[in-house]
Amino acid sequence: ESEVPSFIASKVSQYSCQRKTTLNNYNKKFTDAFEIMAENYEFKENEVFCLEFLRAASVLKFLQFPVTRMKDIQGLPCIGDRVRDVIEEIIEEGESSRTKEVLNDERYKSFKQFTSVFGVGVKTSEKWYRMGLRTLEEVKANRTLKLSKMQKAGLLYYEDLVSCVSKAEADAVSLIVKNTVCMFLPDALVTITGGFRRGKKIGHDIDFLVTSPGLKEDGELLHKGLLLYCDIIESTFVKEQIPSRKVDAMDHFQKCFAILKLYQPRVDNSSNNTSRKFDMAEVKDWKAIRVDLVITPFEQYPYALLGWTGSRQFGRDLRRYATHERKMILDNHALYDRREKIFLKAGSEEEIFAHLGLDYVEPWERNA
Ligand code: TTP
Ligand code: MN
Ligand code: MN
Ligand code: MN
Repeated sequence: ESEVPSFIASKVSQYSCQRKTTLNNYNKKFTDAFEIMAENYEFKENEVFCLEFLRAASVLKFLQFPVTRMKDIQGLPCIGDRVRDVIEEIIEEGESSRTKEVLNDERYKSFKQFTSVFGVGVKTSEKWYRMGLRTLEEVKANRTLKLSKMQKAGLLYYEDLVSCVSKAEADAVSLIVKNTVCMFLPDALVTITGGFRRGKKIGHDIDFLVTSPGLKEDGELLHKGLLLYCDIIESTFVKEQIPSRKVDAMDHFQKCFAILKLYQPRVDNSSNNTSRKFDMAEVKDWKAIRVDLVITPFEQYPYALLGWTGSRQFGRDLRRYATHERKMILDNHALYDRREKIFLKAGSEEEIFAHLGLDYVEPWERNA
């Protein structure tokens, strides 16, 4: 029998792109707490502390055993004092007082509600909070607020959008998107990316990447009707553009953050036939679903696929690894070698990992 390599904490890489992280999380108790801490720092625009907790969460998601003693985390990377304190309290008390404080914090609670609306980020939440607004009810009732088109759609379809997207819904939408895109672009390649490509069973949206061998820089694909709400962002990519080194830089693809109307067969729960006719008229037979559509030139497709598959933390670490370990710059369009001053072409994700000198990590192992 082959021997099982024993776990050596000090050998765990600080980069999640050098670890295999499946959805099987033995330390959810800890990582949930870290993610709440990180979110609170995000709301306070404290990126350093936010990333500290996200990196720690990602390390614990990788562990193949549940942490039960402080000894278990000894030697692991990315576990600073702030993180250690939270772990210690959870081990001893079963929960973290810091996390509880955050969950009860008025500002956190308001920001959590505000940012749950499509189109509302930290900046808008900050503005509303400063105006004295605390709940979504207050936001909806306020007549003086100037809401963007996106935010109006976010509020209009709020209930549907906060209820998560199932794998079955993702598959149904995938068929619709593929069929529709292929009417305009017969040789199109349409791929589900994001959480569903990593094997998640639920998501907050469905992410699609669209390309085709002959695709011109700007497909006019997105300008043809299909969507309930669509905010089209035109491509701003300039040929031979050096990748951006920002941690969470936006890419330059033509894309749209859309809301799709998914018709669903009605589930009839009533056994009473007399009330049925009435009910059928009332019941909504569709669900609003958040869809991200990204159009990419064919030669950038592997880079776009890698970037849009995520996880967000996996992507951050890939870029950080490229910069600090390889003197290269990676983004969703390209990989640039700063020493050689050349762009490294890739025909697949495997080739990008190889350019970076990394072992290939399968999409379902990128749940960092
Ligand atoms: P998300 O859809 O935000 O996240 P997710 O699919 O992992 O999880 P969820 O179920 O909550 O939807 O983003 C998917 C990936 O796309 C993520 O790793 C980051 C990347 N991304 C970009 O590269 N550029 C962008 O502009 C955006 C919005 C996301
Ligand atoms: Mn997604
Ligand atoms: Mn998300
Ligand atoms: Mn998305």
